[in-house]
Amino acid sequence: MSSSSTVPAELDAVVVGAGFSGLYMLYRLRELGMSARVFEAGDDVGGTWYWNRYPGARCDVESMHYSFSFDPELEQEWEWTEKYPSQPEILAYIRHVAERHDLRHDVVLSTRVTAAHFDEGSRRWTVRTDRGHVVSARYCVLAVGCLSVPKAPEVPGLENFRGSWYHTSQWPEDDVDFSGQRVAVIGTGSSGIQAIPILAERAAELTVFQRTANFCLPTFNGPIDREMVAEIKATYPEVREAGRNSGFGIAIEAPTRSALEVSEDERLRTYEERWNRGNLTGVLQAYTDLLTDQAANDTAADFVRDRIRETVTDPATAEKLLPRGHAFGTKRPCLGTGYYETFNRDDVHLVDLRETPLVEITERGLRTSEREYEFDSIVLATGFDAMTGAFLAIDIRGRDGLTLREKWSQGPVGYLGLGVAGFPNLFTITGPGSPSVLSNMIVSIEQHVDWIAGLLSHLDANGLSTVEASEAAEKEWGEHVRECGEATLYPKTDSWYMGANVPGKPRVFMAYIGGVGVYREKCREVAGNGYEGFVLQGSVAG
Ligand code: NA7
Repeated sequence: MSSSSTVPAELDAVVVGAGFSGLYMLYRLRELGMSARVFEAGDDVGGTWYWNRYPGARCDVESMHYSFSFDPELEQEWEWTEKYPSQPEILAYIRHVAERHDLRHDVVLSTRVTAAHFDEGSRRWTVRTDRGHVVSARYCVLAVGCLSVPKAPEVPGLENFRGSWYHTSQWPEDDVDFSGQRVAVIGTGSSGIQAIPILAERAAELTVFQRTANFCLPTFNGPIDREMVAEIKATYPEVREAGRNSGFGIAIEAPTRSALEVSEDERLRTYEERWNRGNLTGVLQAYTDLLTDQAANDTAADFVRDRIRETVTDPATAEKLLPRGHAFGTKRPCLGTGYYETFNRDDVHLVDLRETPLVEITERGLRTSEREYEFDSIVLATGFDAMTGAFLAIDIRGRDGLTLREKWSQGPVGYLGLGVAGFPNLFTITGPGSPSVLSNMIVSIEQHVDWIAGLLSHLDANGLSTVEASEAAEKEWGEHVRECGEATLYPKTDSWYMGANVPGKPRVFMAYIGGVGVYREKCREVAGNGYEGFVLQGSVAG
């Protein structure tokens, strides 16, 4: 992979990460005439879609909506082949974008940023990498992704296992041959649910270790509907604009009624119709209160549980696969292709870790409280240190040597999920406190990058040198994010949205659930009021 080998000692901006957000940030910085480099730990561009190349990896947002909107010709030219894009197709798209806009030239691959320290005297960031770069930059943009630090299972013994093991998010570039093997999968989140049906086909025998049964909806994936593509392409600007102003980032008709105010018959018909759309939002957006009222949520959860019972032929297995103990949608729901059907195969087994917890990984396989299982390979689909992990993996120090780790010791704080008080000229793309993981990520990424570019251009035009979130604005925004979260069922559930999947992590609902459109409007207002809530060097706004 070609990438720039020389990195100037002084730059206008350093961007960390060459996924969708880092690449688009670079594009905008260049437009502003700024010198910039993107440091990327991976051996190629792509971010999430570079790393997560496990069998079956696929985006849960439909292809026509999971792409950049900033290049109108590209969106007309690019042809997606399936309703939902596979990882190889998305990676090909990202590579194409990088080449089309000559972005690789300023991307430094295979290089991990280890530290970023703010120097109050020069008002610049000193950025260090694991390959010895030391760069002084006016701006530091963290485009590190929300799900990029893998989480291992918290059971001892992985180093003793004599077979092979793989984490879904660090899959070997040359795919793995599981033929003839006894394979274990630990984890039934989105990655496990996508990988399991394919691993079942490839392995001689597959055993799934499930701790929490998840709600999985069908994708009804297949070749993309060409008529739909033509319709969308004919009105792409309008489709995109409607997405930007919607709740999730894709326009859907907003629900108007409570699930509890309609008859059971009507509800079931509605759920059925929406289930058949094969998407994440259909059923969950059927009524206004599915994510705020437990009784309303139960109606949708029961509907999904009935579909699982219908699909899985062995009643005991079906019972184990029924999600219980958390409201539908409050752990990230999954989209799958043939997931529940896979458990009808004779060569697929399910171990319920709630009944028999995992105790250790042994030389030969896995030991639960009941017995030892032998395997040739173990697949860890155990998820990520989500939303904060990748920021905190870097030694980031702002004013007075304050570390981001100290600042976030009780949970992440920041203004609009974009900037953090005490850390001037540092930006967090899709950071905690923004809609990020509760939205179509590309819509959120474009909005953040455009907004940051607008701010940098404002600073330049006004001869200003630094911008920093004020403590007061950060506090007020944090309260608002918390209140919005608490009005829902999300905080009641142990999920990675809450940091609950990582032992010791502060329990905080980390995303802004007010909706992409509302959030966008707030950011626009802030900018319109002279970047209200940010302190701009040389003038104080807000
Ligand atoms: P997730 O959604 O965090 O799923 C991880 C899974 O691994 C989940 O089922 C966990 O069970 C399970 N897990 C984690 N640690 C253990 C241990 N120690 N023992 C047993 N099981 C464990 O990660 P994914 O990679 O699937 O998906 C991440 C996001 O990517 C997804 O939400 C989409 O946004 C795309 P738990 O539920 O914690 O009981």
